[in-house]
Amino acid sequence: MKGKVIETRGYHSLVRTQDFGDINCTLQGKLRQEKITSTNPVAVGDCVEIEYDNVMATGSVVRVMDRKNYVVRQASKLSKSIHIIAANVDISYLIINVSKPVTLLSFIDRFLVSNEAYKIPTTILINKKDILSSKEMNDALRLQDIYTKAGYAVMLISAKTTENLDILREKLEGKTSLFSGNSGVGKSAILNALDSTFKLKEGTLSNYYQMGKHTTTFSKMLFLNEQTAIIDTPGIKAFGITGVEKQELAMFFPEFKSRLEHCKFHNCTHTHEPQCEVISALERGEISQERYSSYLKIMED
Ligand SMILES: Nc1nc2c(ncn2[C@@H]2O[C@H](COP(=O)(O)OP(=O)(O)OP(=O)(O)O)[C@@H](O)[C@H]2O)c(=O)[nH]1
Ligand SMILES: [Mg+2]
Ligand SMILES: [Zn+2]
Repeated sequence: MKGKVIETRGYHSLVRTQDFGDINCTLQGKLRQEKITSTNPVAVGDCVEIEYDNVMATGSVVRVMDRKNYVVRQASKLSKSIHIIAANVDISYLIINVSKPVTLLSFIDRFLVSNEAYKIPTTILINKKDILSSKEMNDALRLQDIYTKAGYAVMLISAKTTENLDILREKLEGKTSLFSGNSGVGKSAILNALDSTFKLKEGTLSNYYQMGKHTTTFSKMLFLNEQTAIIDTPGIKAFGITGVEKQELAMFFPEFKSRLEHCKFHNCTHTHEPQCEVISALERGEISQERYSSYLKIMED
């Protein structure tokens, strides 16, 4: 029987099937050992084949179908292994805050580079528009300018007042979307605002002054309707980039990528070379200083 993984916790997953509804599944032993490079062989969004136990009404995942794409995170700072956050997503939404807890630019840019490397289109949602001071509003508009110029869609929204959620809902329609971001930025709150029946747990206000407190602890796929799915994920602390070579980094900055062919040297690193189109665009103000600094910083790391 085939199904789609809509929740995972350790070696347990919840699989949605056409005929038998949602089935609690374990992983067949063989599957656990196969893909040793990732800490989890099965991720939310995976299409899987299961063996169904009629008596117990449980299943065992025996096969994971080829993935269209997947989103990864380094399992930990020290380990080389990766954790698959979700598979088969159409669009990734990075939820950020300019009020507490503020999302760092370095975090945003690493996240975007990683998504570019895995060919996943990304839209940025600046949440909590309702509580922005005029200074924070300026920060939000500045971010909107930086990332629009870099080629990303940026929306200012509020889960609390539902401002602009109707526009977001239209963009979500018919797709599988992934919600990511630091803890406390409002990922679950936006989902609750889109559909009040979700009743996802939200962090309390008093506890997230410096950082969120990781209210969501496992990924879960929710459905706005049969064709429209959104994956809520636990907050990310820091973001390490894996599998990107120094020479290819510029390819993962869309506003650099479109200019690379005009650099004089084909192996230009866009740092010191003469007739570098990236640096010229930076000087003309077409590439933002913030993005260029991130490029240098990521390359250094
Ligand atoms: N004022 C205001 N508060 C919001 C908004 N969105 C979320 N919050 C509040 O911010 C806090 C954190 O929201 P969550 O939805 O739990 O954040 P999260 O991103 O899911 O966090 P984790 O699950 O820990 O990763 C909660 O107290 C929400 O009520 C918003 O648009 N405006
Ligand atoms: Mg949450
Ligand atoms: Zn160059």
